[in-house]
Amino acid sequence: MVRVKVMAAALTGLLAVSTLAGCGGGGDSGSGGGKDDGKLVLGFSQVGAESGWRTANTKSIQDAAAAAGYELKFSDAQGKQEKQIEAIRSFITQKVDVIAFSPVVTSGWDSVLKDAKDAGIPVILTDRAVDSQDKSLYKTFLGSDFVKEGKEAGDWLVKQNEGKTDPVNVVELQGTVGAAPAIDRQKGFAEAIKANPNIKIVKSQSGNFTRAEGKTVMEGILQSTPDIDVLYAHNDDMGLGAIEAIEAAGKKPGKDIQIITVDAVKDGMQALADGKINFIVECSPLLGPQLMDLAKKVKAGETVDPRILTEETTFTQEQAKAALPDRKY
Ligand code: GZL
Repeated sequence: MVRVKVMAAALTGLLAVSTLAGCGGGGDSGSGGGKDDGKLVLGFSQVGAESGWRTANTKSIQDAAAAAGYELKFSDAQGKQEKQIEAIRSFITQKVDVIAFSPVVTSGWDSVLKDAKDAGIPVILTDRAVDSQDKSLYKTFLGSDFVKEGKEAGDWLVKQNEGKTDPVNVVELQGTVGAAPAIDRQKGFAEAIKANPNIKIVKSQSGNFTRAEGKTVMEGILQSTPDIDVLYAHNDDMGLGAIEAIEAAGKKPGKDIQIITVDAVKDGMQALADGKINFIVECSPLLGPQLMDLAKKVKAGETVDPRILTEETTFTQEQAKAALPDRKY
């Protein structure tokens, strides 16, 4: 609730309008909750703190909001969709100017996004997408092309086995069930290898994007699945957990079992430089500055591109050694 300070009686009408205008039309106008100092108020619901990528993503958003001088209302959902929905409803009640969030899973958002739309609060999706058919429920998606990331991973493996016909047994550690990066990284990888029948995914299981679960799941797979040639993990953290399990089983990661991961966070890049991972597809978490720029634009009612993809690359061992010293996250 924005409190408008009315000064001298003679100027009340004029001042109240300019003060409200100065407030960014906040308060009861329903066009957002800009405080009386005109600061943009951004409500952000984060998935959680499940991986090095997520930590870097949170830091990027918090640092960029501070640099922009915006008020950031930040909520950590601890991986639970109901907590994200709760947070978005709270941002609506507080009449923030803009809502942004990284949806932990793709489905189940239409109702709360309709409430935000009815309240006249624009929504920006960052990092992960939703499967809503109604594209008017959000202004834009800012993040990566996860299908492309999965394809890059698969293309590397195909190239490594060019001209060979012996079987290549792949274990896949998938991300959180129902999450856009898990769905699409699986899709892109499968697409890339489908013309090579000797390359086969022999086991696929979710490790929920965490190092701990990556280790536990890989321990089980090592017990039950003989002849594993390659591990494809949907993020570095699960790959790093799996490396612990592989070493405990007396095998050499990067040699007995080749490892491909996605993200390119520092710990993953170090393992790549050390030869325990063989190839990493980058997924940039540094979305903060672009998000703040988009928040300003959508608050002002400007039209923005419906899908804004981040610049990303891939790393071999030599490239990781060269990149590590300057790695920001
Ligand atoms: C991808 C992001 C994924 C990362 C994981 O944009 O949603 O979630 O790849 C993170 O490390 O947990």
